Amino acid sequence: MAHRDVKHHLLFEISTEVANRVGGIYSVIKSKAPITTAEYRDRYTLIGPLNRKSAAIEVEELTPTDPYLVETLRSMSERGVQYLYGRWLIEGAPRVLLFETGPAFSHLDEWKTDLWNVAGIPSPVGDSETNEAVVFGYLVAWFLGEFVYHDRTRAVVAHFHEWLAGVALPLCRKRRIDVTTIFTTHATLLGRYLCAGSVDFYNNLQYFDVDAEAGKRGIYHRYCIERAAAHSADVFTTVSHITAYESEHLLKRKPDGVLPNGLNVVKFSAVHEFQNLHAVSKAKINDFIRGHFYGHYDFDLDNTLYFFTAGRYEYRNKGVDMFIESLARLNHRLKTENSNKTVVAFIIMPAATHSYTVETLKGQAVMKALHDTVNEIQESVGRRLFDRSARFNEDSGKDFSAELNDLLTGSEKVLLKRRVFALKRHTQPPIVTHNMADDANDPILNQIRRVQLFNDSSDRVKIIFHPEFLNSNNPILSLDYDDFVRGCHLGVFPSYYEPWGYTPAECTVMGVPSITTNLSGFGCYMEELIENTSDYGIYIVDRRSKGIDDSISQLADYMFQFSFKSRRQRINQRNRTERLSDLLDWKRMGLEYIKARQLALRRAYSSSFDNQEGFEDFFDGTEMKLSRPLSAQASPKDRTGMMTPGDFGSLQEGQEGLNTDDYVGFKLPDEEEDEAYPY
Ligand code: U2F
Ligand code: UDP
Ligand code: G6P
Repeated sequence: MAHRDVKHHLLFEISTEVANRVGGIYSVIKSKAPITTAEYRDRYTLIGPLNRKSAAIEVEELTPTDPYLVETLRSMSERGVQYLYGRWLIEGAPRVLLFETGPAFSHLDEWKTDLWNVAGIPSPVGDSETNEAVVFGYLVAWFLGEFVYHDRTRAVVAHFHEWLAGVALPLCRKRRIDVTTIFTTHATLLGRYLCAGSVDFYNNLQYFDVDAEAGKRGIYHRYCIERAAAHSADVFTTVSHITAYESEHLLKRKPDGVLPNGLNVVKFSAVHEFQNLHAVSKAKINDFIRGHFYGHYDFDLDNTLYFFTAGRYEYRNKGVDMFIESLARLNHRLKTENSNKTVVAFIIMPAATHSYTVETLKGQAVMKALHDTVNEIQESVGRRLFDRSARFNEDSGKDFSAELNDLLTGSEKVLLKRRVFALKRHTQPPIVTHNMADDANDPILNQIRRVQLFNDSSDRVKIIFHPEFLNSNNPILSLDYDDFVRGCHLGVFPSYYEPWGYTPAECTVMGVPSITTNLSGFGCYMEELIENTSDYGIYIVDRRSKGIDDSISQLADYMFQFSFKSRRQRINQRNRTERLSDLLDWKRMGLEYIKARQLALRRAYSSSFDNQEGFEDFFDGTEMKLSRPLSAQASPKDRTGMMTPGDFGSLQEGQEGLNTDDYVGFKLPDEEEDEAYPY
């Protein structure tokens, strides 16, 4: 490749979730924006497809000023390409370039033929998601090719996320476009599909006939794009060691390193502010609970714990099957122990629905009516009380306490009685808050039916399934997701397939303890970094070496133990959990992205490095392993080490891919070393 200025290189980051929320990748690029813009300023641009609806809210249009960008966009638009260039209105305000794919669909057939000719990737008719990916990929490759044709001085790093944005990678390679590329996969297509079925995934990873498995599931062409992207990139990375291992076997390339996901950690000026926020949000959840359980509100909210799970509705992958089964066991144990605790378990997972049920709306309405009536009466009783006290004369010989009788008038008593009668109901409090489109076949509802957790008065564990993401504009549980999390006591995410898992990480930075598994990227990461994770409110269920029944018992056990904690202990534990925030901050996690870009630049422009003075090496970060908190018993296991976040020695120059030994958190029992892969 040509000699380019690597020190002042440009960065393009390409994803289909730029200014457009679909899943976790949006969380990655949005939360990372502040540190990346701080590092690159105007040398950083995110590229995505234009989604007019979300862009209208999230993006402010700008006129490009960089002469090479102006020239490139002018030439593309002369040939019919439409785009929106602007500032993404999030913290860090990065520049974004969003291509409208619609008008470019006129090239679809031509581009599909080309993709087959240059990369041997088929793209059958009728898969609109793949069609979008192809059109977007060709637009991106077109853009990058033109751009480096105009700008011949600066090096360019193009960082792609996930197969949907990956079509441009084989094109960059085939066309010898003078950029260096990174591909980060946040999951593998096959992994997601295989795990959702009833496969013993992790013990069979080496043995899958990948082409046949992809073919059976009708995703062979998508798989080809993903695999081509992984192989064409200069640097290939994933979000966790467990997904690195999976990618090695399913995509047949060892990742060069791991880029774990961070968060933009918000620090409050008052240290205990997050505790106050917990109390405020919990009060709102309490209000909802009073309404939801009207007529059966026979438990003490001061002794009630809120557990929850949330995410995309992937029943088996997200471990909802296991959650419900272990809740049934927890219920049984709490009943046997005559516990005075009640656990309300929320399941927040979007499914097809026809809005809230009448019963759900009624619950909130009757409780609101009671609340309003009590408020009104309270006001007139207050006025009467004040008046009688002010007028009381000790010399009159009357008894003051007698003056305090009959503060409620007859009509007030009648009104109050009417409100209380309205709270009667003959049905159980509902499980699900919405009318489900397919109630009879819904896997979550069916599992709840199987274990018979029907919100009976005698049940110590109650379940509420809210099949829609939360939003403060909802009429029922009107809280944004973040505030809801803060108000809860424990997040439960017993995933079977979870490349990273933002939900438990988000709990951690909000100081909410959570349960995760050693099959999730986040779980393995924390286990590697912290001496005894449960002291810090990170409980890790072993789903790797234990059988399913033992894992369920372990999960039930964690929840049972948690229910014994006193308020003081919970407050204390929340403080410890929150103290882990810094470990997950992009200020730290971002280091791995820097390393990946360095490696990409060195691989593509090695000659440009010879004369680069003052070009710092980024591999000097060191970190100590977090030991047990002072208040806890000392652990015999001291594994203090030196590491940077994704580490375990991954993205070092000269190291061509991870060794199997590098998957510190993950290893199969009888794994063969040094397997040779067909490329
Ligand atoms: C991982 O989560 P993702 O953000 O990748 O999850 P989604 O964006 O919801 O979708 C994942 C895949 O599912 C596909 C889509 C993606 O490849 O093409 N898909 C689909 O085929 N049909 C649809 O209607 C919707 C999606 C990962 F799972 C988490 O653990 C990580 O935390 C996250 C961030 O790294 O990435
Ligand atoms: N989430 C949300 N609203 C909800 C529940 C979840 O916005 O009601 C978000 C959550 O904050 C997280 C994302 O959905 O950022 C789920 O990410 P995760 O990595 O757990 O799973 P993925 O969807 O990427 O597989
Ligand atoms: C926070 C608040 C306290 C409150 C406590 C309740 O710490 O600052 O005022 O008592 O939460 O904790 P709990 O675990 O019982 O919801």
